[in-house]
Amino acid sequence: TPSNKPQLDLSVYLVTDSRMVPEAEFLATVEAALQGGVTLLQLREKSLDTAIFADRARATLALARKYGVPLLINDRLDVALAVGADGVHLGQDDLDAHTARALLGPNKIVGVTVHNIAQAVAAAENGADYLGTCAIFDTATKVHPDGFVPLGIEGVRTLLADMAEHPRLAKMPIVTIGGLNAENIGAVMAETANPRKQLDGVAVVSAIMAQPDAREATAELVDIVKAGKLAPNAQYVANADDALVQAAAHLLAKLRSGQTPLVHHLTNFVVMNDNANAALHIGGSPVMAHAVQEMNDMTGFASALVINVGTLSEHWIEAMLLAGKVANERGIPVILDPVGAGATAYRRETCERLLREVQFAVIKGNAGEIAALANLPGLDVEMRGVDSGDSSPKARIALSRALAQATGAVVVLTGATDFISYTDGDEIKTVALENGSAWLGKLTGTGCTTATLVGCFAGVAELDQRAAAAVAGVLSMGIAAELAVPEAKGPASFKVALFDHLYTLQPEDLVKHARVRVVEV
Ligand code: 3NM
Ligand code: MG
Repeated sequence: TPSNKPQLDLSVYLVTDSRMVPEAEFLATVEAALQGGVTLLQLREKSLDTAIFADRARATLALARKYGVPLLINDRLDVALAVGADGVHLGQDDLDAHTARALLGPNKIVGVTVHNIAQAVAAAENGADYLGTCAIFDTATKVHPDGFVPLGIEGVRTLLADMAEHPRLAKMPIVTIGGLNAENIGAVMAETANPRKQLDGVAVVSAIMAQPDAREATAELVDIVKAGKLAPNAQYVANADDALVQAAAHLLAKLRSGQTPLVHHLTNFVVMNDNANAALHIGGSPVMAHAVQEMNDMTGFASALVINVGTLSEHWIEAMLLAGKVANERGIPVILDPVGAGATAYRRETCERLLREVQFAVIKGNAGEIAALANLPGLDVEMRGVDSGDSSPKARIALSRALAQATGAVVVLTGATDFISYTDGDEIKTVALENGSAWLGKLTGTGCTTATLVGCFAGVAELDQRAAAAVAGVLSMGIAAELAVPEAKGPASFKVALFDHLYTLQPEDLVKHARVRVVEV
C-alpha cells in the first residue's frame, strides 16, 4: 500500500520566527517564501501561548497545503497532533523521538537536532526521518547555552564523514542551520561534502524571514542549493531507483525464492572453502570439481562457471579450457577472476589463452589485473589518453571500458570505488559503486568471493541481465561488509558477521543501501 507520508525535501527549509516580522505580515511572509520555492516549513514559536500557537499552526498549515509543502511543528507534539501537521522537529531537550514516533505513527515526519554522531545514531534508532545539525555558525536568532561552540564547516564535515561510514546513517537525510545565508551556503554545501554524502539542504530563519522580499530571497537560496547539489566533487547519488540496482535486487529475490543455481568453480586452493560457503549463503549451490575427466558432465549441469587463475598448474589449465568450451557451447555464463594476472608470465599466458578460447560473461579484477589483461598482445584494446601506471579514477574508468569493449564481457574493476563497464547496444556504459569497507582488505579471498557471488547471480540472470548480475555480486559483498562492521571486533569476527549477512541479505537491503552512480564519460 502506498504510504501517505509526505515527501521530504530538505533543500531549503524555512524555520519561522514571528518576532522577525510585524504580526500582521507573518502569514504573508510565509506565503512569499512558499512562492519562492521553500521545500519544507517548520513553525517555531518559543513564546506564544498555546491557543494562539495552535491558531497560527492551523493558518500556516492551510498555506503549506496550498503549496504542497509539509509543515512541521518545533518541539510541540501536542500542537502538531491538535492541528494535524505533518510532523515535529525535536531538539535534544525536547520529547524523545521514540515517544514522538509512537504518538504520531509511521506516516508523520520526525526530525531531530543532533550535536554529534552518537546522537545521530540514537535518533536513527528512535525512528527519526531526518537530522538537523546544531548550529554550524554563530547566529543572533537563537540563544545558545553558555559554552556552546558552533560546529563550523569542519564539524559538519566530520559528522557527514562519520555518517557515510555508518550503515544506519549513510542514507539519512541531513540539513544544517545557524547563520546561513546566500553568501555562505554554496561554500557550506561544497566544503562539508565527501564523495559519499553531502548535506541535503540548509535550514534558515533570518535569511528568509528578515529579508525585505522573502520570495526573492528564497528563490536565490533555492538556486544556490540546487547548484551545490550538482557540484562535481560533492556529488553522491544514492540511486534507490536506479534500474541496475532494481535489477540486482530482482536477481537476489530469485535466489531467495529458492532457485538454487549450481555454480561450478575452478578456483584456487586458498579460497575454495570460503567460496563454497559464500555461494551457499547467497543462495547458490557450489561445486568445486577440477578433474579434467569431470568437466563435460559437471559444467553441463551448472548454471554458471567461475574460473579463477590463482594457484595454477598444468592440469588446471586444461580443465579450465575444457569447462569454458562446454559452458560456451551451452550458453552458461563464465566469470573470469584473473588473480595476479600480471605477476608471472605463466599467468599472463594462461589468461591470454583463456581470453582467446573462452567467451567470458564477466571479468572481475583489481586495476593491476585488468591492466594486465588489457595489455595482452592478443587483445585489441584501445586506450586513449591514459598513461600506463595512472591509477586515477579517470584512468580506471577508461581501463574497464576498454576491456569491456575488447572482450564483450562485463568488466568489474574493483577498488575503494568499483567501476563496472558493459556494452549496451553500441554503447559502453559505466557505473561506479561506493559500497564496501576497508575491512574487506583484511581478509584473504574477498575478491575471489565477489566473483563467486557474481557467478551465483549470473546463474539466475537472463542473457541481458549480466551487468545486473555483476552489480548484484559486488553490491552484496559491499553491503554485507557494511552491515558486518558494527558487529566485528577484528578480522575474524568480521568474517563471521560478513557471511551471516550474506546469508540474511534481502533484496530491499540492496535497494536501501546501494550507492551506485552512473559515470558520465
Ligand atoms: N536552531 P538563522 S540555530 C532555529 O542550533 C535554530 O539548533 C539552531 O537562525 C540550533 O538562520 C537556529 O537566522 C536559528 O541564523 C538559525
Ligand atoms: Mg527545541
